[in-house]
Amino acid sequence: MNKTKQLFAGLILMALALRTAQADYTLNLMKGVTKVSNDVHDLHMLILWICVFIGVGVFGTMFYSIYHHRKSKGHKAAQFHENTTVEIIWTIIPTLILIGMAVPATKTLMELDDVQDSEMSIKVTGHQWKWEYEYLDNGVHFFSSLDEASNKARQVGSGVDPRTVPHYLLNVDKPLVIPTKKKIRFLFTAADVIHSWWVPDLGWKKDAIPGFINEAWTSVDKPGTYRGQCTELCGKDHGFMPIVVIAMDQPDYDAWVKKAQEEAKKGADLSDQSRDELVAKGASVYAKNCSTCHLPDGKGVPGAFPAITGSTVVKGDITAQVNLVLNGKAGMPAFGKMLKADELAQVITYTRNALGNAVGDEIQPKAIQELLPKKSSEPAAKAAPEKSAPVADMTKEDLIALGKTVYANNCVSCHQAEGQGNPPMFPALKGSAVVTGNINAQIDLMLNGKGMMPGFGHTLKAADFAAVVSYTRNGLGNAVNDVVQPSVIQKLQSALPAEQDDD
Ligand code: HEC
Ligand code: HEC
Ligand SMILES: [Cu+2]
Repeated sequence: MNKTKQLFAGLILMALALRTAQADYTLNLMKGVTKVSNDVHDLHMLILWICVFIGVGVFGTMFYSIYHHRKSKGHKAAQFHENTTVEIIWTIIPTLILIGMAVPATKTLMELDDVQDSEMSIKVTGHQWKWEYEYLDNGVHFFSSLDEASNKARQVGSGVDPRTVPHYLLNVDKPLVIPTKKKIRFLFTAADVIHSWWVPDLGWKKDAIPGFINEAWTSVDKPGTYRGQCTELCGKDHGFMPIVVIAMDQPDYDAWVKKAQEEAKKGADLSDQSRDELVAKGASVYAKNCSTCHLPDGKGVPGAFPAITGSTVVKGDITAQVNLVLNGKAGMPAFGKMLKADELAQVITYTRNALGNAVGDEIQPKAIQELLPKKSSEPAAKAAPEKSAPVADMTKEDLIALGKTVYANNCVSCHQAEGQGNPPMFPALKGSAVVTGNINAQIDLMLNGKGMMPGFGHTLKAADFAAVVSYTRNGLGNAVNDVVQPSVIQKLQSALPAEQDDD
């Protein structure tokens, strides 16, 4: 008896403490900032009130009956079995209630899933422990990770009081920027383990799973900053991959896109730097990109992340280390795509000459640039296909070699590196009936696009276009043994209707 009393007293005290300590926390679902999030909230309230109504009705009747018809008043229990009328009534009423609840629930679910007629697409890839955003329509592409202030404060023994850090653990270096009043489709996948993208204000969360593509959409009416987190246990720094979405009105968004594109074009600073300079700059690249796994002092996490201090790889041949950092290996991410040549040169030189290592060599940004995939055919650079200047014919080998690069820059995000695709959303090109079929049909599909396949007629140069067609037919496990020449593509491109500019 005493134990029970203590338990109840404890629970009540806990509830009170929670209420006072977290005054700005509320109990209910939030309404959010989209139509869907409001619909979800309304659905939740509707079902809640139906449950409250049923609960009060059932328990009310029960308690009333128990009290008023109790034995001490002289009532005697009636004995009856298999009353068909009662059984029919208590089957039909709940069935009707369930159907009544299923109708609005299904409507909301269908609305959540309906990505049709979206006006732009953003591909979101979860990484340990950051998010990658690719705007499929304008080529903007960046990684978004925990902001520096939170990252500093979270280190053991940092001495920083987290309460002094604005939006502690809910802030990033580069937020996802979206335009307001536009239907935006998101494609979710992951590069390593399962992550989950959740911004409560948008009203849903979606898993990002390696090898799968999940879809979701949103349309935000009001400009604002909305915060969220990864909500799938994804490894040691799961708690440190927040999400920040900034919704801007169209003109502000357009200006942001322009700036982002210009920044991307700027590229790396390829001038030579002294070793000291490289090491000095490498320290911040390391703090931002490597310290979560290899730790700020380079000691690593035994059994999971090797130490950089005294590592045989770091003390060994520099090209082997460059290869590892560029291309990754098992749990080590490939940084060739995430960092610029100068940053890579800096961080590699840093690991070799700091953190307790003193190899005494360096690598220059230029040498790294040579090893990175060429950026000449980036989708962002909407180099208008040169309509008048004639283009020269190319050999089959040249076409395929160029096509490989074009494919890496334009197609892998959907059809994957080996052409295996991501069925059922993105068909495999390896063994595809289209690729092994009539070449003109394939060219037509790629010029104009189809469904979620973008048209490349206006975005690729004739030579790049011819090369990537030839590559898909003679690489990726296909051997159709035909090619198309740039001059043919050029003619087809000049016959395409002018591109409508929607931005
Ligand atoms: C997500 C965690 C993670 C991050 C972030 C990361 N690494 Fe690694 N790193 C690993 C793992 C795991 C290995 C072991 C790979 C293997 O050999 O299987 C590794 C191995 C290495 C090695 C070889 C060490 C040895 O002795 O085997 C070097 C050098 C290295 N990383 C450098 C870097 C640099 C530089 C950065 C930042 C640009 C970085 N790493 C970021 C996880 C990470
Ligand atoms: C945004 C994702 C995306 C990108 C990027 C993309 N594709 Fe596609 N691709 C698709 C989708 C979706 C389909 C299926 C279209 C359909 O049939 O509805 C498709 C279909 C195809 C097909 C027909 C395959 C078949 O068997 O039906 C070919 C060939 C193809 N793509 C080639 C390319 C090439 C080459 C590139 C790069 C220049 C590229 N794609 C870039 C999404 C994409
Ligand atoms: Cu995660």
